[in-house]
Amino acid sequence: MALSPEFIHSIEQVVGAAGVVRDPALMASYLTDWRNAYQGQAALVVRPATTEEVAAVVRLCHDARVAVVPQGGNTGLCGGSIPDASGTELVLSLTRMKRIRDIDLANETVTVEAGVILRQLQEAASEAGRLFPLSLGAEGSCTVGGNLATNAGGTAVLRYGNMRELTLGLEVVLPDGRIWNGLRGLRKDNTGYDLKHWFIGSEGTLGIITAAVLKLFPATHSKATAWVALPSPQAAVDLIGHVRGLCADRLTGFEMMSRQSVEFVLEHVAGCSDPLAEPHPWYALIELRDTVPDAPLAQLLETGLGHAFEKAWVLDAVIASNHAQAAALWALREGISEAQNHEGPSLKHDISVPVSQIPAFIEHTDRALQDQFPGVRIVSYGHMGDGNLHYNISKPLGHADAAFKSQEQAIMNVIYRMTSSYNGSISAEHGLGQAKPRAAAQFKDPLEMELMRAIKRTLDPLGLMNPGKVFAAGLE
Ligand code: FAD
Ligand code: 2HG
Ligand code: ZN
Repeated sequence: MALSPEFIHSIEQVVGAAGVVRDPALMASYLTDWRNAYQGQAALVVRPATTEEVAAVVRLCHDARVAVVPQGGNTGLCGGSIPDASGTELVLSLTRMKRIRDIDLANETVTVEAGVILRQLQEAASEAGRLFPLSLGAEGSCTVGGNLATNAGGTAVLRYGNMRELTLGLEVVLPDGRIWNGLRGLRKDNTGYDLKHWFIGSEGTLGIITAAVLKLFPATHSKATAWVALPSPQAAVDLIGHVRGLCADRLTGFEMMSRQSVEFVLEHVAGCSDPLAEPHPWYALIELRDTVPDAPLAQLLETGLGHAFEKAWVLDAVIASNHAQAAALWALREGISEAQNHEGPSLKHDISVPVSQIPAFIEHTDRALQDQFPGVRIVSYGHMGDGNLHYNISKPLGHADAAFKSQEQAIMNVIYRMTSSYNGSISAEHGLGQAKPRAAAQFKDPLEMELMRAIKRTLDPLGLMNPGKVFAAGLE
């Protein structure tokens, strides 16, 4: 059903002409995601500039029974920010809400609006002599609101935690347009249920996050980065245990990549080259950081790697000797997602299992897939220190896209069954979006799903907040 001219006029009254996008050419970028994996239609794209404007728009939608799809930088990997195909939903983009409202150095907090780009927040923290540690490949485009709504993780979770752990308070516009001001910068508050956690990771299905109080940390002034060749994932488990024991909290990142993942980057990402003379089956990218300037981190890494060579956990290694070399090593890791896009459709599985179970998971799942789908290219890599693998699949060489895509469900079932058998999660950090609600219904504990539905019905009884996301349509 098209929106009435009166409704559109009321929205324009709230946000002004600059806050409404109706031209199909200008709407296009709001209707598909970064990978172009999901496409939708919308009746309108609305871009409020303040919390009060968001609240007024949401109230109008509530009263007119118009569904709302919140959107930030549109970098999510599960289609959560993309409307359905009906053309009746309203996309609510937070990208004009980009103020850093306050930095409280004594409280070590920053109060920031939802549309602030993650990199701008990192830079603002740095200018204030602090660190905001969330770090991920899409940080130049993703927004704080999207980070909160997906409980984003990334490459520094090992030391600092994911977005949930970085958040002290939220401001949220509820589905009926009321504003909940929970912008408390408290590290202790045991006055009953901690409501902010309902909204973090809720992917826009419970309300619109408009601002947050986030934790700041001491800036780091020393860094050491190593690219390490490994014989197996078990060697990575052994190595991480050893390095953590040696370096404690200085261990900020421990990423693992298969040779296949690195080969895609070498082939498709300009300027990347193999730092080692020979190819190896697995790699780890290890980063240590310290707040102390000139801390002897490279020596610490050398000590750790020396022991690892003796134990045969490590086949070869290089330690970056300057920032440019460290950046080149990170480019090999961060380029995997983009590189895989060049190899045709990729089936993404963002799974987690206990760190100790990763080697067995990889061995058993690789074998099951190659038995049932010979030739598929397994691109497994990820945040090893968090037990989080991006266990992604590219089509066999020479196969047609359509034939491969027709196997998507069957491939996914193998991977998710295996994940469940290792007590893992079918979505470690990307959320469910529109890609995984059915899988969640299949693989998540039914009691947990029932409790989640109860929360959804309590906060959004009309089902207007991002329908079809997290819960499959009709199963809210
Ligand atoms: P969007 O994509 O716009 O939205 C994501 C979800 O949040 C949608 O459901 C949307 O409805 C909802 N939403 C957005 N804003 C709000 C709001 N203000 N209120 C309520 N709901 C809202 N993720 C990781 O966790 N770790 C990684 O390492 C990582 N690396 C990535 C690398 C690349 C190259 C890319 C493209 C993506 C990566 N992501 C990663 C995925 C993605 O989750 C993050 O990029 C980011 O958290 C999404 O933010 P966004 O602003 O783009 O959100
Ligand atoms: C990463 O860690 C991101 O690089 C993206 O989470 C993963 O593209 C992917 O599957
Ligand atoms: Zn990731």
